[in-house]
Amino acid sequence: MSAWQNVRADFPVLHQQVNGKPLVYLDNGATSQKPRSVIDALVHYYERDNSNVHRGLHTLSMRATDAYEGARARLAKFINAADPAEVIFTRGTTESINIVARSWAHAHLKPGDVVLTTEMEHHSNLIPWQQAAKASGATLRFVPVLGENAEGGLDLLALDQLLTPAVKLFAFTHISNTLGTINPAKELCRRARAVGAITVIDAAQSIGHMPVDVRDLDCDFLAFSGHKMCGPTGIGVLYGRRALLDKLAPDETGGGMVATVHYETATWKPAPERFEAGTPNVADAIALGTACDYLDNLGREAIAQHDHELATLAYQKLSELPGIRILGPTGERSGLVSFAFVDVHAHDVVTFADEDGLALRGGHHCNQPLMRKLGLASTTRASFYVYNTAEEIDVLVASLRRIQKFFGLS
Ligand code: C6P
Repeated sequence: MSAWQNVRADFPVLHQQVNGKPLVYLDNGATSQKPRSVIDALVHYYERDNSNVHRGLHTLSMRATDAYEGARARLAKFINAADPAEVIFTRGTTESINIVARSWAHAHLKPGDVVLTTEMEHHSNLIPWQQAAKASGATLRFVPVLGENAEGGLDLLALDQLLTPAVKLFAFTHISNTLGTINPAKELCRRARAVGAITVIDAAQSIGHMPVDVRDLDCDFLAFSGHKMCGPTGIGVLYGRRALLDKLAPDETGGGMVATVHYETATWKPAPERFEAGTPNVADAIALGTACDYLDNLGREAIAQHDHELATLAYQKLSELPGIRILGPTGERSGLVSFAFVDVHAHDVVTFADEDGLALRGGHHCNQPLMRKLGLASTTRASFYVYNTAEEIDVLVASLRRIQKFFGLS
């Protein structure tokens, strides 16, 4: 048994049958499963420490505050932030990006400015910029993707032309949730900085799958969700460079984030409190810290290697199926494979695969403009994580062959 198979024992949910077959969970791009240690952290908190933070002087409140702020420090270490105050707890990637779009963009964008993003963005890293551009009169531009299956990644030559001094902000995904492309984030940040643009990285798909070091990337903002990295739902992070955060006005106001309040006016605490109005999601933040421990214990380089090996194997085996179109890079890719069969809708593929115990995702993956550009309505996606095995790819391939036979494609 390989070390990776031992990992399966840590995830209670995996040990069940679905439709009479062992569960094969390949929908990790949507959300990952949770190890026992993360589940226990939630139970422990609610059984022993549950209290409001930053407000009380009693023992439980102090314990909860210490654990919550300890989680912030743990997250800062996880992404190598210079200061825990650069870690703002949010509901997830979507909220994190919206905070930047509303706070930073509101204060800085004006007509004639350009917000640059790419053709491969998830709706959560597209629509907030559409809204910011609309509100400010700025223009939205896109770095194109190359190849009829977007196998060529971002067009870095076009980027040279697009990155003019008019670009005030460049927002891009670290890993595409539909293509599996790993973008050269450090280089993109360096090039953006050269024209004075600030950078926003959508790390939703990378954070739990590879080392992410904000100081090495030299980004200004980075957004991610806990639930895709073995943590709970409803918690995520917005990392922001301290110098930028302290100059930003909050987009949400209320208790906990204020320094002084009068009937007519109020002043704000510094970051991170200024961006965390109201009672925060204490339990889930603490359990997210535990998820960091779990992933670091496995090693993020090792996780990236494991993901890559499974995705490469899946890519090879799926390529042998007749009538299949596989999206994304042919070489280096993250741990997911997105594909389409001629004449079979992805929803049918997912429904048939479910009969074989497989959890896949079918649809546009919140990437409608990219799908349209590639001439597709939807794809089926298999996305891998630490507990997946080569044997599960065999189950996937066997199921897809059954589906192809049913639809008369083989
Ligand atoms: N992608 C997927 O199945 P939230 O929902 O806020 O946790 O994450 C949004 C998000 C932002 N960026 C990228 C690159 C993402 O992949 C996601 C979530 C899921 O692909 C759900 S659509």
